[in-house]
Amino acid sequence: MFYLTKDDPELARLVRNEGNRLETTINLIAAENHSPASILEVMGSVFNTKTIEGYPGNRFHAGCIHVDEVENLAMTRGKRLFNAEHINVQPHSGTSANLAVYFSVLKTGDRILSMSLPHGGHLSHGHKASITSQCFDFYHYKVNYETERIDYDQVRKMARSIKPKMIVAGASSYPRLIDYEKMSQIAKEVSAFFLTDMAHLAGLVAAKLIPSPIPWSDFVTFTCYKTMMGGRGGVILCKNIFGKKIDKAVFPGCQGTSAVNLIAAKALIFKLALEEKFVFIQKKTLENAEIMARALMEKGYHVISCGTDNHQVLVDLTAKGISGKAAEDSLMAAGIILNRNVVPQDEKTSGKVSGIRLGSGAVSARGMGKPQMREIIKLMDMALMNQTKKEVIKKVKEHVLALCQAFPIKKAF
Ligand code: DSN
Repeated sequence: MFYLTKDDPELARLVRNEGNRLETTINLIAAENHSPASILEVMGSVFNTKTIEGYPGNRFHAGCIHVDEVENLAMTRGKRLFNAEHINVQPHSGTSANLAVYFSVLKTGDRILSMSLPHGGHLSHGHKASITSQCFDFYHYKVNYETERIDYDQVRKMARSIKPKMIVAGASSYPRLIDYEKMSQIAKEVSAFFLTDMAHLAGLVAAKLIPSPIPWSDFVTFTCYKTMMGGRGGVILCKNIFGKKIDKAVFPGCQGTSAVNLIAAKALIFKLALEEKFVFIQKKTLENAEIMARALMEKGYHVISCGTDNHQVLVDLTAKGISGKAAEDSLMAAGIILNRNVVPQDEKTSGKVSGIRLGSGAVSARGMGKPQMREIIKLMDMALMNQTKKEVIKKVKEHVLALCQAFPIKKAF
């Protein structure tokens, strides 16, 4: 931070403050993680300077000798890690990756069947606030309100009546495994393309701890900063037959120059993901989510679908009489960081956000395990049940700090 402190002490202070915030709070945001320091290093490297358009060996600017190697490395490593036929490492984000997939094989106005947002889907799966809904004609399947799991019969029924050109599997807040084989079968039955968005699950898939959607999907998109523990940015995997269309849809279709520093970070995390340490953290991530879900249910919380198969735990707070926002705020005051989240029942009460989403990635990367997960849930419950009692919140915060100090953020693998 030598140069930043010299050029802009105010900004340097903010960077230090953010580092301090991360060290002294418990991060349960399911869409975040702690990255190795080498990821931060390469994202801040000289590759930040280079403008690229096109693909390795066919660029629109000179001087790409080294970035061509970087992109080739990211592609080779990514394909090997996920056993994929074709890869594009240029998308700026998961949403950019999804947009490129839609535009690669669909025409504006075509029908797409994806998961409803309150039931777990993502904005870029055709939510009305997303530009995706203006470009394509989206229909949404839901979870069964009793089991709170995907109802595949309902998906099949909808697919047969709507006849979509594409079916999307994958979610932002769905704690259960998805049956990709079944979803791909449904897509085949109606001659639809099949896209899986595994943004949240990529690290668990890379570690081979949960089933991979890759053998079943025409296209798979993901981001690198959630369970994957890398830098920012998105990736598309697809079957070879779609490779040219995907590359054209990313550049020049949906994006101009891509971020070489982020492509370099992708190359790095695809290497680190093969290491034992990465797999160990992913195992802990799964175990820790399960422990948190159980501890919450023991305390009488409504855990969506009665548990979890991945890194997420979704809690409906309606019965506790606490809104998602109130829970998020009082937990933040106590040093526990998570996000309020819509839950399936919120579909019926437009605008209400009745839940919270917990993720186990970042705490697992810090080395926390079973005793710490049980302690975190105990502290969460104390904070939630005593939202207006300042002395209780202060006491919880002290415990949170002690926990954080015992498990500092690890800088390296
Ligand atoms: N998809 C959003 C989330 O899950 O929070 C951000 O990546």
